[in-house]
Amino acid sequence: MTDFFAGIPQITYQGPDATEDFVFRHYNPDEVVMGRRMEDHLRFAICYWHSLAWPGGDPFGGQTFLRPWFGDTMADAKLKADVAFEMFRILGAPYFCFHDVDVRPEGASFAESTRNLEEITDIFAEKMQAGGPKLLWGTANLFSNRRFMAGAATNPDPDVFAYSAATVKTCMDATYKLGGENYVLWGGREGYETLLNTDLGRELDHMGRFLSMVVDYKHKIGFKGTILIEPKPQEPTKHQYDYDVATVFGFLQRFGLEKEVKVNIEQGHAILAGHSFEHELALAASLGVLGSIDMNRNDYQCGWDTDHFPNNVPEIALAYYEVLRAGGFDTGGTNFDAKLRRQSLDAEDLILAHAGAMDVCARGLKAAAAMLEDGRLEAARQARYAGWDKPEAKAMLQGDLDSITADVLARGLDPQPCSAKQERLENLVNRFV
Ligand code: XUL
Ligand code: CO
Repeated sequence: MTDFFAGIPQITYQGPDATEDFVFRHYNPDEVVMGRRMEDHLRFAICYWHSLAWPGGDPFGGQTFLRPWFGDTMADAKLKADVAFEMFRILGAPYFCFHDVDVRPEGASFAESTRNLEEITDIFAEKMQAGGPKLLWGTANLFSNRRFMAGAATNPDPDVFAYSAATVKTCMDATYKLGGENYVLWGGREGYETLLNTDLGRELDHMGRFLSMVVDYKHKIGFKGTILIEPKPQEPTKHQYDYDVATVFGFLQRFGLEKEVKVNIEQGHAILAGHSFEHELALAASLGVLGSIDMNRNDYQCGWDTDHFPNNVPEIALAYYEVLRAGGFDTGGTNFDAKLRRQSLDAEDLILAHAGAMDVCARGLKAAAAMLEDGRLEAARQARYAGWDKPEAKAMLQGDLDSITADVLARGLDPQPCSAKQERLENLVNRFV
């Protein structure tokens, strides 16, 4: 036990009328929503990087958080692990996620970094067996160290490709050992700063080959989890190759990996790409690649990837509506890829940020389930496409331009538009959120 969270109670469900701060008002893990426990729907994960490893910097200033484990020794990493699992317990979080660099100090060599990761993996395994949370996903940080300045798999230097591939192998090994349910690849610096020095075609070829090796290795070691790519359009590079869901799907198809790899969709990244979160979710679901979500929000004025904790129930309801329509999560879940504001210095800020975000997600989930159970939205959608249920409409799709033209002439077609009823549907949604 550390004393970092001293005085902070275990967060439990107390209902919407509770007056204390350290409670859940809406997240009731055992409450059944559409036939499934709320905990099993939402599958919350706490991320190690923002909650335990991030020092609170922004482009204008450095560290604001003074955590007792901020150092680069194994003793620091072990203290951090103790605090992390205390935090998971206080919040009743069923999952966590990490990058290699979040959990272990960098060694003097690749071999030493790997040994450090293995030692921490063993500590995690013990803590998980002793009632700690499960691992939603593991991943490799292939973007912070200066060696990855020009990318990992897409680096012009083949030695960096090699270092990156070997690093991913060690992170997949750790994820496999800990029973991780997914493995994530976010293309940190897989992109470019300027086309003037970039061989775009070659970089994309290398990225495809890299991903194929990751998939092969998954099968080689018998990892049953899902490989996920996390799209993002810009930041840190001017152009990220994994721009959005549509771009990633095209990339997967090109390398024959669309049945092997799914996507981890982040709210803030969707907005940066000029989409809504629900657009990215609906598209992924319709392409059969919806895997998991990173839940957060960006500041709409600041316009960059600020990774705030989510707090907008109507937005989240529409997101979970798409998740529920797609049948809910399989191996995926809701990872809070969200960080405190840099002035939120206290241990209790970490707990309250997550407790509030879990409540907001629970409200969104319940609203989404109520909309689906009500059925009017789906009925309206179906009615709009009802013409396509007719046998002659289906037959048309088997025809060609000649046969269709003959039919238009024979039936003297003159299609008349009808209302899409957008405001009526928006009013309906507002009754639930
Ligand atoms: C960066 C981001 C990452 C990934 C994991 O914007 O979202 O934290 O989720 O590498
Ligand atoms: Co993310």
